Amino acid sequence: MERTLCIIKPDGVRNKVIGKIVSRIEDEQFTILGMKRIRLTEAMAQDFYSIHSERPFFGELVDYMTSGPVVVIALEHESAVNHWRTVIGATNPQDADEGTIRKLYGKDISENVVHGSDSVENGRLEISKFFTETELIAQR
Ligand code: IDP
Ligand code: MG
Repeated sequence: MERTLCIIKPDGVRNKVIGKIVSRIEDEQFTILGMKRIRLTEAMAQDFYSIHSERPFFGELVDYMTSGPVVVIALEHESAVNHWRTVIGATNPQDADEGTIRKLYGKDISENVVHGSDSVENGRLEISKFFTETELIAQR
């Protein structure tokens, strides 16, 4: 089974769509291995998005990700990475397919409601930043 990390970003928490997103996660047959509501520190956000540290939007991205609490969710599914990326839609909500989470609840390319890991390797790495192995509880 594959794993991926979902983050409900600060705008999603502010706009009260945690329930809608979790409901969608269940409808899409993911297993929730772990879930917590936390607030990222500046250092955590910088580390999480370190791949984008040279991009012009990096400062804005860190400010956004630390602007309020987030919900981190470790997901499991046969094809967790690709399936979650399909369900959330393109980075820019304007380009995202109808019915995707970013299309439904996202504002723009920066405030796009949710995160999804981009590879199996990054999924494991990102989950390990927020959860210990014993916090990840399989279905059976
Ligand atoms: P992804 O979240 O779809 O994987 P990435 O390119 O990895 O997209 O970018 C990470 C996050 O950085 C995006 O989800 C978005 O919040 C933010 N971001 C990406 N591109 C831009 C931009 O051009 N301006 C502002 N924020 C951006
Ligand atoms: Mg990415």
